[in-house]
Amino acid sequence: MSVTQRIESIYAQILQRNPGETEFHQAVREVLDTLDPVLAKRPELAEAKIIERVSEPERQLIFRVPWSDDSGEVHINRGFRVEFNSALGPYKGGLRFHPSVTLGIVKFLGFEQIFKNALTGMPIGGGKGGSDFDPKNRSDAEIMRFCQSFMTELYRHLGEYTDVPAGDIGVGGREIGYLFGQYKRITNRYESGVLTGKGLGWGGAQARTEATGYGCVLFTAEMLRTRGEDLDGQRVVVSGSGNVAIYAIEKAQQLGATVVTCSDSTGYVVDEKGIDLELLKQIKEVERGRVSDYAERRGAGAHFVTGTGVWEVPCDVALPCATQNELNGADAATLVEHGVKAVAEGANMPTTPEGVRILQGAGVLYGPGKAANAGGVATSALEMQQNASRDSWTFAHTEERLAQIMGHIHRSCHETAERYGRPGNYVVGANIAGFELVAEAMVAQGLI
Ligand code: NDP
Ligand code: 2IT
Repeated sequence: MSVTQRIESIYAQILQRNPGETEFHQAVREVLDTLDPVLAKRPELAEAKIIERVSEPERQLIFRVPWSDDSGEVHINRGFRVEFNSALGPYKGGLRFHPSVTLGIVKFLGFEQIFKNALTGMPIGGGKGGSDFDPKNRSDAEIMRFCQSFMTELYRHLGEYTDVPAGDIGVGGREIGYLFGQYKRITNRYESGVLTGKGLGWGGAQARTEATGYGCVLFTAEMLRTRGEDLDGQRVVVSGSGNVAIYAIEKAQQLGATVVTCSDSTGYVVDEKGIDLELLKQIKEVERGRVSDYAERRGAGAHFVTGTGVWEVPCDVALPCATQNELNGADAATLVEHGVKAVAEGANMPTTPEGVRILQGAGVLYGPGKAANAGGVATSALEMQQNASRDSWTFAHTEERLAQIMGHIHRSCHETAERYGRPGNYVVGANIAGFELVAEAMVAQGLI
């Protein structure tokens, strides 16, 4: 059997064994599409069935999460944690609370996380979790009761040496606080390293909140540098208005770019003067409001557009920072038509396969999420490091470490793509560099 046939047969088996999990299929397909040359060069990895093993989670947990709302009505949600791969360290990855969460979504995110975490160079395995709970329009007390119920089941699977969750969509500092409190209460242990994204007064790391967005922009700057450019004076379009989007906007502005958009699931804002970040933070982080409120309060110059058309706004750099499959083939074609130079993914898998093909085909610098958004989990690993040594570093020191890590990730993607004869292809570089690290550790650790 040729290497290509072997990979096709592995993929066919994955489709058959994981029916209906379309996002998981998409994430696996993208990685498998780049691994031919690795298996051709290293038959021992094929022999050890590393691809088959790495695409089967080590453990998948699904559990009931009962809670009652403020009026006393009972609700039942579903909780998930997929402990995907522990070759490089304890399972590490965020929790997502969003009504669209299914096992397939958690598996796609967990699969991506394995290679992303490897790329950081930090000792962390891959995992992901969450719930189909919808936090929108819920009171603080309801969020707390949900988090307590979720952790009452999940705690038995966690530990600083076992599995270390963090935030993702719908899970930020408030939720991590309630989850940590319940873990501590049940276990009677102040085990700081069991969760990351904690508050700064109780074991959290400086710059973790900013890290994903900052890292994504630092990665963009590294990509532009390969063509003798930087972010100064560039016009940037950002989607989303959550944690990743806000701090991508902040870093892009610090580097001299003008960011003209942000969005949420109802629509997007165009603000030609450049996003007023203090106003956006006040509305999103403090008031938990919508981007339409931003347009209203910002006044003349900014306007709100209903729907998903943010990629129609002309730009030099596009940063999708909302959710999966938010940038499709037609969007990519529009961006190319408008002369986009770089697209870097703050979100996980925001560009569809067709979108990726179009961007790469047009010679656009394209940074896939598992490289471009790895600054968040890398800084989570720095938080674990501080917790383990009962230390706390300054913002400047932590941000410097983040910048070094993003530089390292960019270099290793870039060099790996060159080594495999695909210069400038960050998808090939990220997938192969991440896969090789995980595969080598798996081979060394035997058939487990
Ligand atoms: P937040 O919950 O803070 O923000 C999510 C943003 O995306 C909101 O603006 C939200 O709008 C929008 N959004 C979410 N779901 C949808 C949807 N189905 N359709 C349209 N818009 C949507 O999450 P984060 O900023 O933390 O996460 C954003 C992305 O970044 C995700 O893909 C996540 O996996 C990824 N990521 C996050 C990291 C982190 O450290 N937080 C690290 C690496 C990647 P609305 O409020 O209307 O739902
Ligand atoms: O997708 C991601 O990398 C995250 N949501 C962050 C994970 C983490 O453990 O910090």
